[in-house]
Formats: sequence, C-alpha cells, structure tokens
Amino acid sequence: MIYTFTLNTAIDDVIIVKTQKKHAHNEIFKRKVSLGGKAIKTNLLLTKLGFENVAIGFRGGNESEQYCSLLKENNIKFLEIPSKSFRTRKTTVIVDADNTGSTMFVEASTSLSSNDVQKVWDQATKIPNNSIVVISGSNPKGFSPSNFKHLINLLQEKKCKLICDVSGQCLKIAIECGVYFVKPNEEEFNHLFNCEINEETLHEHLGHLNAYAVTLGSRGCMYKYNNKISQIKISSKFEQENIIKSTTGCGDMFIAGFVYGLLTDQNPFIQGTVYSMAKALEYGSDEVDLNKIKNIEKYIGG
Ligand code: TA6
Repeated sequence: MIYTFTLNTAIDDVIIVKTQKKHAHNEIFKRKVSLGGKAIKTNLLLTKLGFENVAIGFRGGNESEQYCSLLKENNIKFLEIPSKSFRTRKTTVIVDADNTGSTMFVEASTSLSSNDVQKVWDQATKIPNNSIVVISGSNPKGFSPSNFKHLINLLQEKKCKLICDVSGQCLKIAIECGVYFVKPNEEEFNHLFNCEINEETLHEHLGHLNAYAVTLGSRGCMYKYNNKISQIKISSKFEQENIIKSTTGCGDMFIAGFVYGLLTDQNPFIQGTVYSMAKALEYGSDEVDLNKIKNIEKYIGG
C-alpha cells in the first residue's frame, strides 16, 4: 500500500487567459479547479491506474468542502488529520495560453497547534512497516523542520521507503537522514550546495542515497538508480509536436509516475518523466490524459 502526506492541502484555481496585460481587460477563456498540494497528485494518478493508496493530510476552512468533493470525484481515500485551526489553502494559477507559461500564487499557510502535530505522529505510527511513503510539498506553519525530521525517523524505524519532494531545510534533512529518494530541481540543489550539477557533485552530495533525480526542466533530469548515474533527455520535438499548456504540477506528477514505475518494475525515472510530460499537455495542475501516455515515450532519450 502507498501512503502520502500532503500536510498543507490546497485547492488550485486555474485561470487560462490569452494575454496578461497590465491595466487591460484580460479575458478568462477557461477555468479549472484542481487538487493542489504535491503528494496528493500521486494518489490521483495511482487511483486512475488502479493501485491502492491512502492520502494523509490536514483539511479545514472555506476550501474544505470543495477539497472533499474533489477527493470524492477522484475516488481518493483520504485519512484526514482533524484540526481546529488549519485552513486548506487557495492557490491561483494563471496560465497564459499564448505565451505557454503559467504563474502560481500560493496563499500563506495557517498554523497548527502542538496537538495537531501530535496527530501526525498518531497517523504515522499506524502506517504498516515497509510501506512506500511519499512526503511532498511545504509544511503548514507550526510543523517545523525538526517535526519533519521526527516524521522521517518514525517512518524509517518502520523500514518505510521514503520518497521526498521537499525543499530548503526539509530537503537537507531528508538527504542527511538518507531517505530512499529525493528530487530537487536545479535551484533547490544549488540553494543547498551552491555548486554546478555534474556526476561528481551529485555523487559527493547525494551519493549515499539509494536513488535521486535532479530535474532540469525541459532538459529532463540526471538521476542515480541501481548505483548508476544516468541522464534522461527530452527531445525538442516534444515541444514542437505538442501544445505545452501548463507545467504547473509537472514535478508532482513526476513523483507519481516514479512510484508507478516502482510498483510495475519499470524504470521509475522514465515513468516519472513520461507522466510529468503528460501533465504539461493539460491546463489543470492535477491533470493527466492516460490516452496520451503511449505517444510520449518516443520523445525520451538517454
Ligand atoms: O507544484 C504545483 C503545486 O503542487 C500546486 O498544485 C500548488 O498547490 C502548489 O504547488 C502547492 O505547493 P506547496 O509546496 O505549497 O504544497
């Protein structure tokens, strides 16, 4: 069974416009509501693909009902951590259809009480040993980096395979704790290690991990798997032959595809890249059209 922690839940209001001109009348020509937060995208994809999974997170506030109905619509099993103070955030994603770009505005998170934090431990202790656990995204205020470390330690004592898509202090902690897999992008890697990205620096800073990927945007990613460092390149034909609608959520869908690859004994990095690319073809930040998947692998090179 796959468990995910999206502690800082969110709803994404995705607004698609032709243009974004200041002081002008910019018409909205499409609008979508997507499941926000990062690890929940793994639940969404695995449910679509028929793999059992459970999402764990806080929910509350004005967005709470809509969050619940999106979970129901996608048949996602959600283990809610009750909180009196937590508010599910509203994120606004503006997609500029003409210039193929998306901009995200994320509401500040509300804070948790110490009692709320204790409930995270209660949920974590119920997770069966040797589970695959995805922990991704920002944490609500009140859930500190040392709380994050405690969660990692709790799950490592249960021999869980931890897949962490986190940044800043939490990324540093995940690397120091030797979790199974991390996926910093170039900026997050440089923020921690302030060096260029090559096989030597990756081995120096991440070599003790079972697996890692440093994502390079449209250039693919450098990754370590089965003790070998490789690179996945995406052919420029992908952007030439397809309409890239929005890259918001691509990193989240990479993690989802990675887990699917682990579950199906396929190269998890290829699967992560494929589902990340599929997400880019849709406006929604949680959207993937499974009918487009088989046509994507041809754009991926080693
Ligand atoms: O990566 C895209 C996304 O997950 C959006 O869906 C939006 O909800 C935001 O990022 C949430 O990120 P955070 O790390 O704050 O949970």
